Amino acid sequence: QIQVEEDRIGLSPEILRRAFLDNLFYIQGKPLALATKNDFYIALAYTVRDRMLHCWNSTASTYTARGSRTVCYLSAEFLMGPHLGNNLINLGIYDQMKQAIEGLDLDFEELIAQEEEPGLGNGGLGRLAACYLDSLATLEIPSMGYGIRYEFGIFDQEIRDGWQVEITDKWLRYGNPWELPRPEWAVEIKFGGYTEPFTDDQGRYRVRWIPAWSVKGVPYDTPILGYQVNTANTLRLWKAEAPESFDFEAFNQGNYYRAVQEKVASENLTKVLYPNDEKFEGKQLRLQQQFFFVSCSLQDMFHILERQQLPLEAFPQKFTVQLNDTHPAIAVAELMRLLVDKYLVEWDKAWDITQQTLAYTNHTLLPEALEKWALDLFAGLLPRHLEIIYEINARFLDRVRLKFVGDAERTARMSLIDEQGARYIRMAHLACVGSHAINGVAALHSELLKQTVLKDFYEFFPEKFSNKTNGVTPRRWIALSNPSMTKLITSKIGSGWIKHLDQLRQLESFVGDIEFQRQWRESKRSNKQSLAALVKNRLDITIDPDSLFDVQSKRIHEYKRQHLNALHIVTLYDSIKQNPTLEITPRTFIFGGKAAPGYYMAKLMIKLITAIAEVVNGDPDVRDRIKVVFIPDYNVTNSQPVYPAADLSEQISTAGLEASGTGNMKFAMNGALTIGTLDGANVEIREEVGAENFFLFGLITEEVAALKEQGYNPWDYYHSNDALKAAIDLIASGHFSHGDRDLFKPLVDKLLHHDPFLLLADYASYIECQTKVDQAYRDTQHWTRMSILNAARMGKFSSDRSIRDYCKEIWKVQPIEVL
Ligand code: DL6
Repeated sequence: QIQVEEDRIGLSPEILRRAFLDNLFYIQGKPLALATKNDFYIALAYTVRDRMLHCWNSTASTYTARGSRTVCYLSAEFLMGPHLGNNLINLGIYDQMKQAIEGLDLDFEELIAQEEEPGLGNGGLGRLAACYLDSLATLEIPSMGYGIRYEFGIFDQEIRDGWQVEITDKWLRYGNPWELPRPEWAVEIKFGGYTEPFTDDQGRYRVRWIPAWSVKGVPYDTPILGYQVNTANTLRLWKAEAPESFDFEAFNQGNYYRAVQEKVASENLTKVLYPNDEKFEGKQLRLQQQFFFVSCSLQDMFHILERQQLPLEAFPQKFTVQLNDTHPAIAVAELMRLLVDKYLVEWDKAWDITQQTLAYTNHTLLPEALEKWALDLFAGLLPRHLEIIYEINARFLDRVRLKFVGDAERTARMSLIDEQGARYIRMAHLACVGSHAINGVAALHSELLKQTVLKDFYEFFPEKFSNKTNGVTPRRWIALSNPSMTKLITSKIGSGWIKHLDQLRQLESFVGDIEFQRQWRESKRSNKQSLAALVKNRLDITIDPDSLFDVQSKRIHEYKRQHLNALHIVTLYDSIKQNPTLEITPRTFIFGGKAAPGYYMAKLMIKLITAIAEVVNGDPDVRDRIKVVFIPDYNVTNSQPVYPAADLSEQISTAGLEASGTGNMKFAMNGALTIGTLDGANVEIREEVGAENFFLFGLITEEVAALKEQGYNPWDYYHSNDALKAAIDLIASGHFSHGDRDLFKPLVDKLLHHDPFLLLADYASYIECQTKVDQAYRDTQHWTRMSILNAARMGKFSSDRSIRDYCKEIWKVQPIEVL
């Protein structure tokens, strides 16, 4: 008896090894000699999961016993990254497990690398959700993540002939040891059909929705363990399945194919993640996905309420629901429908509950990202919700008219329905009206929200607005990704910083210590060597760990301006060609990122970078001074060795367009210096690390607006800057495209004739700043100093701080310790 228990929870290397072999035998059904790498990985994963289940069960019991107030984080994306390494860190048994596995002559790192990461997100928004789950658990906050269990997550990227090629992401092909299906908690989700009014037994006017079809939502639960606590919260992802009733009907009529078809159609709903980042695509299936996971999650909350025998009125005390952008904004109408139609709560009461429960985070100002559903499409899928939205709108606009008497234009602007031409439902407006709190994700972004897209709403209910600057988890992004720096820091200030990132400030007292500086450089160099080895292995490109590693890794987008970085490379290349003895700091330019499959210009930007790489890396005149690398398939796994190896972090978006950025935080935490515009969280990073430790360039938001207002003409910049003209001409001449002058013409023409992201206006300032970087890197000691100070002053950007802010100012929720 005792033996069994010890094998499941014991933490010493000996017990871990025995448990691993046991799982290999009894779960994978393999003896050591016949097992594959995947068998080893699965056995290892179960060995770790076993050690989390105690915490998971105790957490559930504690929350039930204490009747906890629960944060429900609703997000269409959770970009979790691989679980194994992170769980080992949070359990505090990374080294013990390594010892256990290596004792069997197995390569531990290789087994960790075996995990197919669940890429259930596009980029910033989904990864933020993952960091927040880690912090919620670490801070012992009762919480659930609710989302979609996509069968295919974000596509895998291959680069062929310099172009991005998308490959389906089959992350579930070898199973997923981290999740547990909970079919007993499945719910039914209805779509389509029509509504009809009726009078109920008590003579009340009511509306009945007669849906045309339905699917079953089955929850799959993954434990989310906090760092060095017993709290393991739950990520609950919903999978769509056919409701049994369908099959029966069709089978009875002997129509086997119809039954199968319906099953396939139902399962299609959660088949694939839409790979668009910051671009709304009004596809019906996407609306189905949004409604599906929102309704599943809200129904689940009602079931929890019932199981705990709490009255309906207790809903907003029991749950605080955060809408991660507008993807779950349909929650406003669905919560109203459930309350009014199903639970027979009268409208005003239901509206109070809804508003008190919901809060909305905005993640973008880009107009093309704002969700608005064509009315016809919406009506076909959710007829009852449309009626509810009309009713919310009518009541809301009455209030607007009362406050702004005679301002019909304002009323039209604020309406939940866009009526200029074809009619649309504005999801951001629905989210604002139905929530008690609205926030942006960095100070600048929250200000711009109030001045631009949500100005009318800010003027109407200013008290709802606040800022919650993003953060990232130091567990994954330092402790797991950068063991050498973690070890060095811990040797100086202990390990408390992993949970209290502000403690990194203590490093400031070592900033002048020559020995510490040397160790800091040594750690950075070993990380650069590891990345160089990976690049050699994957791409067969040799890069020099003593060169400056200049990295821009993020989604490929015109507003993020990877092509401005490319212009700098071309300028450097051209200068070396013109002056072969030119002295520059050797640099390796590293890029990574995916383009949305339908975003032609972004794909052309990838082609431009790889084309420049081909020429530069192949040219003996320059290749010892500059190298260019595009790392394919940039995902959580592939990003982890990149942040620790960077010297320079490129955060060069047009001011006013990047809501926050989180990569900027990960780089600086790992000791990279930033070259950046005053955009998103760059502003706050610069404030924290000090202006003297940050390379600032470019127009500020107000200047961008003013320049556009006065009539921006990129052509003027092209003609007045020889280096800029030379760089653009070289691209246009076919120099990087084997003489093909047409290949990059769309990109060049857009820059010369339109340039909506003001690359040409910022070029001179960017190049000048890059020259400063070049010079600063030569002063090794000073650079090291700046690098240490960057890491030391990043405490604010721990997601623990962000979550504390949300808990205190929006969610009003307290930690509950799990014993
Ligand atoms: O808030 C997380 C992240 C920000 O850091 C980025 O600046 C922002 O671009 C990103 N937004 C999205 C947009 N998706 N939508 N809608 O991912 O959010």
